[in-house]
Amino acid sequence: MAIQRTFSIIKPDATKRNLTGAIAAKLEAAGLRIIAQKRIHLTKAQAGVFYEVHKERPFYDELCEFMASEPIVVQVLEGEDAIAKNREVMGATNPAEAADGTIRKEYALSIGENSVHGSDAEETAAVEIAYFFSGLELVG
Ligand code: DAT
Ligand code: MG
Repeated sequence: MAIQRTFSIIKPDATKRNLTGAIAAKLEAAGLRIIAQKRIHLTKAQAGVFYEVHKERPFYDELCEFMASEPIVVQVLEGEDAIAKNREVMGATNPAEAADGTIRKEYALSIGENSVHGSDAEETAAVEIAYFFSGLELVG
């Protein structure tokens, strides 16, 4: 597997509980390099565009509200097989189903307030990175 880039978010429930560093440390320990990172506060509309793929789901409005409720930290992660590696260290969407040692098992509060986002494929990673970062901000 080649070196990949993926997009990551440390979500409002985690920034609020001062877990930015703890989560970044878990990502780095998994072999992912943080090649871009910034703290931002999304509007609900901006969150809505990011999660547009879920717009027909019953939790969409609640999800957008949550993502705009507090600051988030957006990151670009780089490494061998980075997309799958990040999904592995994140754990399952529902923390009740997340494996021991994963970020969501350790920190997530619920299926909605689940501490982190990670891209699910190369195409979505490219779109998500471009939504938040310019090329000059990616320092590999
Ligand atoms: P993931 O974040 O693991 O990629 P997803 O893409 O299926 O999961 O969903 C995006 C986010 O939407 C997820 O992180 C939290 C929220 N979500 C998903 N399923 C939900 C549900 N059944 N109830 C409430 N929020 C949900
Ligand atoms: Mg997803």
